[in-house]
Amino acid sequence: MRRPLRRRHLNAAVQSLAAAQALVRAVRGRPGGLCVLTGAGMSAESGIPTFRDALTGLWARFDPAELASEDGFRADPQRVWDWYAERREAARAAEPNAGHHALARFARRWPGTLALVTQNVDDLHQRAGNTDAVRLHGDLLADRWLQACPRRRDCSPDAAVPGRPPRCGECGNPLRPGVVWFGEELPPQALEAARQAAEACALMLVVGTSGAVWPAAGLVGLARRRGAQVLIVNPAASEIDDEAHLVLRGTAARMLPPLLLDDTVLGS
Ligand code: BV8
Repeated sequence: MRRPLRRRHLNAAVQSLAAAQALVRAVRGRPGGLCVLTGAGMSAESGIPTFRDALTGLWARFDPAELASEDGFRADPQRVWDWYAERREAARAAEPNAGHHALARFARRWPGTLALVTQNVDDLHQRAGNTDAVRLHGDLLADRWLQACPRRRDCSPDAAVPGRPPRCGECGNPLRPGVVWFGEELPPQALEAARQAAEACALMLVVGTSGAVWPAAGLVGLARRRGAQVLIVNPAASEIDDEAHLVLRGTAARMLPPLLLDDTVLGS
Protein backbone atom coordinates (compact mmCIF):
# COMPACT_ATOMS: atom_id res chain seq x y z
CA MET A 1 0.00 0.00 0.00
CA ARG A 2 1.57 3.34 -1.11
CA ARG A 3 2.35 5.53 1.92
CA PRO A 4 0.34 8.77 2.05
CA LEU A 5 2.00 11.58 0.07
CA ARG A 6 2.45 13.84 3.12
CA ARG A 7 4.39 11.12 5.00
CA ARG A 8 6.64 10.62 1.97
CA HIS A 9 7.27 14.38 1.64
CA LEU A 10 7.99 14.70 5.35
CA ASN A 11 10.45 11.78 5.25
CA ALA A 12 12.20 13.33 2.23
CA ALA A 13 12.34 16.71 4.03
CA VAL A 14 13.67 15.08 7.22
CA GLN A 15 16.30 13.19 5.23
CA SER A 16 17.48 16.28 3.34
CA LEU A 17 17.57 18.27 6.58
CA ALA A 18 19.67 15.53 8.15
CA ALA A 19 21.98 15.57 5.12
CA ALA A 20 22.20 19.37 5.33
CA GLN A 21 22.93 19.27 9.08
CA ALA A 22 25.80 16.87 8.33
CA LEU A 23 27.27 19.40 5.86
CA VAL A 24 27.10 22.12 8.53
CA ARG A 25 28.54 19.87 11.24
CA ALA A 26 31.49 19.14 8.93
CA VAL A 27 32.55 22.82 8.83
CA ARG A 28 31.93 23.85 12.47
CA GLY A 29 35.10 25.20 14.04
CA ARG A 30 36.83 25.49 10.65
CA PRO A 31 38.06 29.09 10.03
CA GLY A 32 35.98 30.52 7.18
CA GLY A 33 34.48 27.07 6.61
CA LEU A 34 30.92 28.42 6.17
CA CYS A 35 29.96 31.29 3.85
CA VAL A 36 26.31 32.34 4.05
CA LEU A 37 24.76 34.53 1.32
CA THR A 38 21.36 36.01 2.16
CA GLY A 39 18.68 37.85 0.18
CA ALA A 40 15.30 39.44 0.77
CA GLY A 41 13.71 36.10 1.71
CA MET A 42 15.80 36.18 4.90
CA SER A 43 13.75 39.14 6.14
CA ALA A 44 10.35 38.06 4.77
CA GLU A 45 9.25 36.48 8.08
CA SER A 46 10.19 39.74 9.81
CA GLY A 47 7.47 41.44 7.74
CA ILE A 48 9.72 43.09 5.12
CA PRO A 49 8.33 42.34 1.62
CA THR A 50 10.73 40.64 -0.81
CA PHE A 51 11.37 42.22 -4.19
CA ARG A 52 9.63 39.43 -6.05
CA ASP A 53 6.75 38.59 -3.74
CA ALA A 54 3.93 38.92 -6.36
CA LEU A 55 1.20 40.33 -4.09
CA THR A 56 3.02 42.69 -1.81
CA GLY A 57 6.47 42.69 -3.47
CA LEU A 58 7.95 46.00 -4.47
CA TRP A 59 8.51 44.78 -8.05
CA ALA A 60 4.73 44.24 -8.46
CA ARG A 61 3.97 47.94 -7.88
CA PHE A 62 7.09 49.65 -9.16
CA ASP A 63 9.85 49.14 -11.69
CA PRO A 64 12.95 48.90 -9.46
CA ALA A 65 15.18 50.19 -12.26
CA GLU A 66 12.96 53.26 -12.19
CA LEU A 67 13.17 53.68 -8.46
CA ALA A 68 16.45 52.04 -7.34
CA SER A 69 18.58 53.97 -9.84
CA GLU A 70 20.20 57.41 -10.12
CA ASP A 71 18.21 58.18 -13.28
CA GLY A 72 14.98 57.33 -11.49
CA PHE A 73 15.96 59.55 -8.56
CA ARG A 74 16.92 62.49 -10.81
CA ALA A 75 13.68 62.05 -12.79
CA ASP A 76 11.48 62.23 -9.66
CA PRO A 77 13.49 62.75 -6.42
CA GLN A 78 10.40 63.10 -4.25
CA ARG A 79 8.81 59.84 -5.39
CA VAL A 80 12.03 57.87 -4.90
CA TRP A 81 12.66 59.54 -1.53
CA ASP A 82 9.11 58.63 -0.40
CA TRP A 83 9.60 55.02 -1.55
CA TYR A 84 12.73 54.73 0.55
CA ALA A 85 11.07 56.49 3.47
CA GLU A 86 8.32 53.81 3.37
CA ARG A 87 10.91 51.02 3.28
CA ARG A 88 12.90 52.64 6.13
CA GLU A 89 9.79 52.72 8.29
CA ALA A 90 9.14 49.02 7.59
CA ALA A 91 12.75 48.14 8.38
CA ARG A 92 12.75 50.10 11.67
CA ALA A 93 9.47 48.44 12.70
CA ALA A 94 10.74 44.94 11.90
CA GLU A 95 12.49 42.57 14.30
CA PRO A 96 15.13 39.93 13.46
CA ASN A 97 13.46 36.50 13.06
CA ALA A 98 14.52 33.04 14.26
CA GLY A 99 16.69 32.69 11.15
CA HIS A 100 18.66 35.87 11.93
CA HIS A 101 19.06 34.76 15.55
CA ALA A 102 20.25 31.28 14.53
CA LEU A 103 23.04 32.83 12.42
CA ALA A 104 24.07 35.07 15.32
CA ARG A 105 24.03 32.14 17.78
CA PHE A 106 26.08 30.01 15.35
CA ALA A 107 28.68 32.80 15.08
CA ARG A 108 28.94 33.02 18.88
CA ARG A 109 29.14 29.25 19.33
CA TRP A 110 31.76 28.71 16.58
CA PRO A 111 33.75 31.96 16.34
CA GLY A 112 35.57 32.39 12.99
CA THR A 113 33.64 29.72 11.10
CA LEU A 114 30.95 31.94 9.58
CA ALA A 115 31.43 34.59 6.88
CA LEU A 116 28.03 36.28 6.40
CA VAL A 117 27.42 38.16 3.14
CA THR A 118 24.09 39.91 2.55
CA GLN A 119 22.30 41.60 -0.31
CA ASN A 120 19.83 43.04 2.18
CA VAL A 121 19.90 46.73 3.01
CA ASP A 122 17.92 46.35 6.26
CA ASP A 123 19.86 46.05 9.54
CA LEU A 124 18.29 42.85 10.87
CA HIS A 125 21.48 40.75 10.69
CA GLN A 126 23.35 43.45 12.60
CA ARG A 127 20.57 43.79 15.19
CA ALA A 128 20.60 40.02 15.73
CA GLY A 129 24.33 40.24 16.49
CA ASN A 130 26.13 39.64 13.17
CA THR A 131 27.68 43.12 13.19
CA ASP A 132 30.48 41.98 10.82
CA ALA A 133 28.11 40.94 8.02
CA VAL A 134 29.39 42.05 4.59
CA ARG A 135 26.79 44.41 3.08
CA LEU A 136 27.02 44.15 -0.69
CA HIS A 137 24.21 46.58 -1.49
CA GLY A 138 24.64 49.20 1.18
CA ASP A 139 22.56 50.46 4.10
CA LEU A 140 18.93 51.57 3.75
CA LEU A 141 19.10 53.63 6.95
CA ALA A 142 22.19 55.65 5.95
CA ASP A 143 22.11 58.96 4.03
CA ARG A 144 24.69 60.43 1.71
CA TRP A 145 24.89 63.35 -0.73
CA LEU A 146 23.85 62.58 -4.30
CA GLN A 147 27.01 64.17 -5.63
CA ALA A 148 30.27 65.61 -4.33
CA CYS A 149 29.83 69.13 -2.92
CA PRO A 150 30.31 71.61 -5.82
CA ARG A 151 32.01 73.93 -3.30
CA ARG A 152 34.31 71.18 -2.01
CA ARG A 153 32.78 71.54 1.44
CA ASP A 154 32.54 68.46 3.66
CA CYS A 155 29.02 69.14 4.85
CA SER A 156 27.50 66.52 7.17
CA PRO A 157 24.27 64.97 5.87
CA ASP A 158 22.75 65.93 9.24
CA ALA A 159 23.10 69.59 8.19
CA ALA A 160 20.69 69.09 5.29
CA VAL A 161 17.55 71.24 5.18
CA PRO A 162 14.52 68.95 5.79
CA GLY A 163 12.51 68.03 2.70
CA ARG A 164 11.68 65.14 0.34
CA PRO A 165 14.56 64.72 -0.24
CA PRO A 166 16.45 66.91 2.23
CA ARG A 167 18.95 69.24 0.49
CA CYS A 168 22.05 71.32 1.27
CA GLY A 169 20.91 74.82 2.23
CA GLU A 170 23.74 76.35 0.20
CA CYS A 171 24.07 74.33 -3.04
CA GLY A 172 20.81 72.35 -3.16
CA ASN A 173 22.67 69.01 -3.36
CA PRO A 174 20.04 66.39 -2.36
CA LEU A 175 20.53 63.50 0.06
CA ARG A 176 20.04 59.94 -1.21
CA PRO A 177 19.86 56.60 0.64
CA GLY A 178 23.22 54.84 1.23
CA VAL A 179 22.28 51.87 -0.96
CA VAL A 180 23.80 50.56 -4.22
CA TRP A 181 21.48 51.44 -7.07
CA PHE A 182 21.17 49.38 -10.27
CA GLY A 183 23.97 50.34 -12.65
CA GLU A 184 26.17 51.38 -9.73
CA GLU A 185 29.36 49.66 -8.64
CA LEU A 186 29.25 47.64 -5.43
CA PRO A 187 31.57 48.86 -2.62
CA PRO A 188 34.93 47.40 -3.78
CA GLN A 189 36.00 46.36 -0.26
CA ALA A 190 32.71 44.55 0.39
CA LEU A 191 32.79 42.80 -2.98
CA GLU A 192 36.40 41.72 -2.45
CA ALA A 193 35.64 40.42 1.05
CA ALA A 194 32.64 38.51 -0.33
CA ARG A 195 34.73 36.99 -3.13
CA GLN A 196 37.42 35.89 -0.68
CA ALA A 197 34.81 34.33 1.62
CA ALA A 198 33.21 32.46 -1.29
CA GLU A 199 36.60 31.17 -2.49
CA ALA A 200 37.72 30.11 1.00
CA CYS A 201 34.59 28.33 2.27
CA ALA A 202 33.93 24.57 2.28
CA LEU A 203 30.16 25.13 2.48
CA MET A 204 28.22 27.95 0.75
CA LEU A 205 24.76 28.31 2.33
CA VAL A 206 22.39 30.44 0.21
CA VAL A 207 19.27 31.71 1.99
CA GLY A 208 16.28 33.55 0.55
CA THR A 209 17.58 34.84 -2.74
CA SER A 210 16.18 34.54 -6.28
CA GLY A 211 19.75 34.75 -7.59
CA ALA A 212 18.60 37.32 -10.17
CA VAL A 213 20.93 40.17 -9.24
CA TRP A 214 24.61 40.30 -10.21
CA PRO A 215 27.41 40.28 -9.28
CA ALA A 216 26.01 38.91 -5.96
CA ALA A 217 24.51 35.81 -7.62
CA GLY A 218 27.92 34.98 -9.12
CA LEU A 219 29.39 34.29 -5.66
CA VAL A 220 27.59 30.93 -5.53
CA GLY A 221 29.15 29.58 -8.72
CA LEU A 222 32.52 30.95 -7.60
CA ALA A 223 32.33 28.94 -4.37
CA ARG A 224 31.25 25.79 -6.21
CA ARG A 225 34.10 26.11 -8.73
CA ARG A 226 36.49 26.34 -5.75
CA GLY A 227 35.20 22.98 -4.45
CA ALA A 228 32.65 24.13 -1.89
CA GLN A 229 29.41 22.27 -1.25
CA VAL A 230 26.42 24.50 -2.13
CA LEU A 231 23.26 24.31 0.01
CA ILE A 232 20.18 26.41 -0.79
CA VAL A 233 17.32 27.26 1.60
CA ASN A 234 14.34 28.65 -0.30
CA PRO A 235 10.64 27.73 -0.34
CA ALA A 236 10.60 28.22 -4.12
CA ALA A 237 12.87 27.63 -7.11
CA SER A 238 15.60 30.22 -7.76
CA GLU A 239 17.78 31.14 -10.73
CA ILE A 240 20.82 29.49 -9.10
CA ASP A 241 19.32 26.12 -8.09
CA ASP A 242 21.59 24.45 -10.67
CA GLU A 243 24.61 25.39 -8.58
CA ALA A 244 23.25 23.50 -5.56
CA HIS A 245 24.34 20.10 -4.23
CA LEU A 246 21.35 20.16 -1.87
CA VAL A 247 18.17 22.28 -1.74
CA LEU A 248 15.97 22.64 1.36
CA ARG A 249 12.45 23.77 0.37
CA GLY A 250 11.58 25.78 3.45
CA THR A 251 11.75 29.22 5.01
CA ALA A 252 14.69 30.94 6.69
CA ALA A 253 13.08 31.20 10.16
CA ARG A 254 11.96 27.54 10.17
CA MET A 255 15.01 25.93 8.57
CA LEU A 256 18.04 27.79 9.94
CA PRO A 257 17.61 26.91 13.66
CA PRO A 258 17.57 23.13 13.08
CA LEU A 259 20.14 23.41 10.30
CA LEU A 260 22.71 25.53 12.17
CA LEU A 261 22.01 24.65 15.80
CA ASP A 262 20.60 21.10 15.61
CA ASP A 263 18.37 22.15 18.51
CA THR A 264 14.97 21.49 17.03
CA VAL A 265 13.66 18.81 14.66
CA LEU A 266 11.44 19.43 11.62
CA GLY A 267 7.68 19.28 12.12
CA SER A 268 7.91 19.56 15.96
C1 BV8 B 1 26.45 46.78 -11.53
C2 BV8 B 1 19.89 48.03 -3.14
C3 BV8 B 1 28.10 47.73 -12.93
C4 BV8 B 1 18.89 49.02 -3.60
C5 BV8 B 1 19.99 46.31 -4.88
C6 BV8 B 1 25.00 40.19 -15.21
C7 BV8 B 1 23.90 39.59 -15.75
C8 BV8 B 1 22.68 40.31 -15.80
C9 BV8 B 1 22.55 41.60 -15.28
C10 BV8 B 1 23.65 42.19 -14.75
C11 BV8 B 1 24.86 41.50 -14.73
N1 BV8 B 1 25.76 42.31 -14.13
C12 BV8 B 1 25.16 43.49 -13.79
C13 BV8 B 1 23.87 43.44 -14.16
C14 BV8 B 1 22.91 44.51 -13.97
C15 BV8 B 1 22.26 44.50 -12.58
C16 BV8 B 1 21.45 43.25 -12.38
O1 BV8 B 1 21.85 42.30 -11.76
N2 BV8 B 1 20.23 43.29 -12.93
C17 BV8 B 1 19.30 42.15 -12.77
C18 BV8 B 1 17.97 42.64 -12.24
C19 BV8 B 1 19.12 41.45 -14.07
N3 BV8 B 1 23.27 44.62 -11.54
C20 BV8 B 1 23.62 45.89 -11.16
O2 BV8 B 1 23.16 46.90 -11.66
C21 BV8 B 1 24.68 45.99 -10.08
N4 BV8 B 1 25.67 46.97 -10.45
O3 BV8 B 1 26.42 45.78 -12.19
O4 BV8 B 1 27.26 47.85 -11.77
C22 BV8 B 1 29.21 48.63 -12.67
C23 BV8 B 1 30.44 48.07 -12.43
C24 BV8 B 1 31.53 48.91 -12.25
C25 BV8 B 1 31.34 50.31 -12.31
C26 BV8 B 1 30.08 50.86 -12.52
C27 BV8 B 1 28.99 50.00 -12.68
C28 BV8 B 1 24.05 46.51 -8.76
C29 BV8 B 1 23.11 45.52 -8.21
C30 BV8 B 1 22.58 45.98 -6.84
C31 BV8 B 1 21.28 46.73 -6.95
N5 BV8 B 1 20.78 47.08 -5.62
N6 BV8 B 1 19.57 46.69 -3.63
C32 BV8 B 1 17.56 48.85 -2.93
O5 BV8 B 1 17.40 47.90 -2.17
O6 BV8 B 1 16.68 49.71 -3.14
S1 BV8 B 1 19.54 44.76 -5.48
C33 BV8 B 1 18.14 44.31 -4.55
O7 BV8 B 1 17.43 43.42 -5.36
C34 BV8 B 1 18.41 43.56 -3.27
O8 BV8 B 1 19.50 44.07 -2.57
C35 BV8 B 1 18.65 42.15 -3.80
O9 BV8 B 1 19.97 41.97 -4.16
C36 BV8 B 1 17.83 42.11 -5.05
C37 BV8 B 1 16.61 41.29 -4.85
O10 BV8 B 1 17.02 39.97 -4.92
P1 BV8 B 1 16.70 38.97 -3.70
O11 BV8 B 1 17.31 39.50 -2.45
O12 BV8 B 1 17.08 37.65 -4.16
O13 BV8 B 1 15.13 39.11 -3.50
P2 BV8 B 1 13.96 38.60 -4.46
O14 BV8 B 1 12.74 39.31 -4.03
O15 BV8 B 1 14.39 38.68 -5.88
O16 BV8 B 1 13.81 37.04 -4.09
C38 BV8 B 1 13.43 36.67 -2.79
C39 BV8 B 1 13.69 35.18 -2.69
O17 BV8 B 1 13.41 34.77 -1.36
C40 BV8 B 1 12.82 34.35 -3.62
O18 BV8 B 1 13.61 33.36 -4.25
C41 BV8 B 1 11.80 33.71 -2.67
O19 BV8 B 1 11.40 32.43 -3.10
C42 BV8 B 1 12.59 33.62 -1.39
N7 BV8 B 1 11.80 33.66 -0.15
C43 BV8 B 1 10.59 34.26 0.05
N8 BV8 B 1 10.22 34.11 1.37
C44 BV8 B 1 11.22 33.40 1.97
C45 BV8 B 1 12.22 33.12 1.02
N9 BV8 B 1 13.35 32.45 1.32
C46 BV8 B 1 13.49 32.01 2.62
N10 BV8 B 1 12.57 32.27 3.61
C47 BV8 B 1 11.43 32.95 3.32
N11 BV8 B 1 10.55 33.17 4.29
